[in-house]
Amino acid sequence: MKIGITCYPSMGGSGIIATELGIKLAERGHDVHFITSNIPFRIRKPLPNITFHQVEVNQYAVFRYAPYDITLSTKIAEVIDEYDLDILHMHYAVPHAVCGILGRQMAKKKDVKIMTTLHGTDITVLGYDHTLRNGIKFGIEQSDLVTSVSNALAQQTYDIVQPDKDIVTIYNFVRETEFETKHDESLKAYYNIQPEEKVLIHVSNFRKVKRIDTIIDTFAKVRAEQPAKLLLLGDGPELMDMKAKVHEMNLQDDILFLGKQDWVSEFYQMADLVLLLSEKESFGLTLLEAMKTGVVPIGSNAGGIKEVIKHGETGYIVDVGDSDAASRYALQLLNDQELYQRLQSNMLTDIEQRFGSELITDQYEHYYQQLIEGVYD
Ligand code: GMT
Repeated sequence: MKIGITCYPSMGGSGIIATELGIKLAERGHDVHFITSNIPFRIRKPLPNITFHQVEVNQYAVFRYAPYDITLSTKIAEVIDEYDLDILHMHYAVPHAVCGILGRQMAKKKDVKIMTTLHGTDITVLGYDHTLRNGIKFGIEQSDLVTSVSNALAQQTYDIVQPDKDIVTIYNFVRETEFETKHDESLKAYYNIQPEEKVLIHVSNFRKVKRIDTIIDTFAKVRAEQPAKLLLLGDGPELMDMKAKVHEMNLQDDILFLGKQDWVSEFYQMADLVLLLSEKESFGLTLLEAMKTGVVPIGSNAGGIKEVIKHGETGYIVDVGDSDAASRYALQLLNDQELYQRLQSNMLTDIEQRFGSELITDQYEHYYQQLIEGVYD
């Protein structure tokens, strides 16, 4: 198949999934065309069957805002015609799905099929914005097939945007070769972490929805009982406030702000627990990456996190904002090796069975094939 993919190429779960899927599809022999503003960061070197088409937006004095959407749509149309694409896979309803639809209208070849994958923020944040909601609805309804990364997000889409469209859930995955199941204590020395200290980790873009305040409160309660360090990876709007909070709580020696990191695998390898206590989260790809490495998760009951972690079997779920429960579960896991190993073993089996890269790629391939065969016409 000849597949065009548009996503945000920078760090962020949606860009990672779009890129990793493109790599898997290319490995299976499909021709994959990324139509993006930059080379997606997970593509480290040229790969067979992958072509990158850069969307370059020019600025003119007449424009108050550079017209990314029109430029992207024009580029999509060019790529559809030049490479005779069968499928356009757009990640995010706005602007990408809408640009895909516009691009198809501009192209000579009109029978290219459009799949749109919803990732979360495009619905749970932008869906509430009346200046965008109808655009999101349009992007969903005019796509030939729409997928969501969790059942929770599909339901939220029906509730918030009310599209007249079926939405299929296809879960996220990790490409196994990127996340080796391995715990490496020796890495702790680089960060001055003592051997007896347990390591908790959180990775995000430090938006308010990530509730890093609850992560810090949870850690403070763990730290009161147990030598431990918290690694905070990422950057974003909450960073300075969270640094101030850590200083106020006098935890600056035990909470390490490690900034934005493109490659997180080795950080997970020194961690014992991963925390994701967001108030909105369609899936929580960081959980899956950490779990594949062997790190047991504690998540909030927001959105799709409950579909990723099976409470009491593969990790624990707590209410949003409940740092007491999160710290209680964390201490249980850190102090009971048998419990930790049981959950870890369940977790590794479960993620292989439900979120394996071959399985999920098969699902996308299946729906591409159905689209091409006209099943959704
Ligand atoms: O979490 C973010 O803010 C980044 C965002 C994105 O657009 O990349 O992530 C969303 O998509 C990921 C991949 O499907 C999901 O794992 C994240 O849960 C989702 N984020 C939210 O729903 C807040």
